[in-house]
Amino acid sequence: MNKDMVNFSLEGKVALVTGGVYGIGFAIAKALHQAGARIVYNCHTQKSMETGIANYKDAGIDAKGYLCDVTDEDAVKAMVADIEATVGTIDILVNNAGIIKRIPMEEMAVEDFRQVVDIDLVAPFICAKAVIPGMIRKGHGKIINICSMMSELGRETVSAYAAAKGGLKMLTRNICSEYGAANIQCNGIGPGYIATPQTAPLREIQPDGSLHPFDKFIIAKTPAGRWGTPEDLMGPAVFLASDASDFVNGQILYVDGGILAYIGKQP
Ligand code: NAP
Ligand code: GCO
Repeated sequence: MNKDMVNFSLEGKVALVTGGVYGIGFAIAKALHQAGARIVYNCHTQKSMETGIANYKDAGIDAKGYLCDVTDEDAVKAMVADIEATVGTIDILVNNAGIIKRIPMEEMAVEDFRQVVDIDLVAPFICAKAVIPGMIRKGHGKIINICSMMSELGRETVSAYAAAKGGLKMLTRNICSEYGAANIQCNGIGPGYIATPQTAPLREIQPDGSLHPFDKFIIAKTPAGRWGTPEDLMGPAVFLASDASDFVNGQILYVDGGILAYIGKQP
């Protein structure tokens, strides 16, 4: 491919999307498939695996799924080894799997804090560590960490999540620093408020039929005047997974409808 031709194609590439069975991860997996990548995904409950199998079948995508808890290093290493043996070396890793616990800090048990950090920060380290050797052997690799607005901002009740996502921003920059010379680009996507199961509690219709106060707050705070959808993340993910972003490294691409730039509509 001429270097003066922009290349968004992922033909011949193998992409692992953690937690890629619904929500943001599934949308990103669809996008990478549309660009030509072979999709592999994981989740950690049988129920979600069944959801994932149905979703990929409905989308006409021949993807391979693994039941694997991303916090379990031995399980992740075994999953990556099986992928490399049966599908191919992983060219693209999307560290998407994540949870949130919304609990006021003074009420949050340390175990809850640790679980969020384990899944949202330690697990991306585990998964990146597992795929980097193969990427080095191949001479290239793309790691995309799904960060958050909470990589930049805090809010009440999300201390563990903000700490983890802030750490994930710096892990992104450190993988860039440590492996850029191996032609591995590690960037983050920072979604704004996206309508998925994770944010469903913030959008529940009130008993009187009105919007949830937080729903109204986000709409007022977002220049786009709406919540994002998982589909809004598809193009940015293809860009960061493709050769078109080979000189982009250590960056967090915020896909937030402008919320981080905006003071918010006057009430
Ligand atoms: P979601 O709908 O709750 O999906 C989370 C996914 O992560 C599920 O597939 C879940 O699998 C998987 N997962 C959770 N713990 C896991 C573990 N220990 N091992 C393997 N898989 C695990 O979340 P989402 O809204 O799509 O968010 C996806 C990512 O985007 C998360 O990192 C989230 O923090 C981030 N994000 C979301 C928003 C938003 O507004 N929605 C905004 C910014 C960033 P199971 O079903 O098996 O548990
Ligand atoms: C919350 C939300 C946010 C979003 C996202 C914003 O409770 O504030 O869940 O954390 O999930 O991370 O970028």
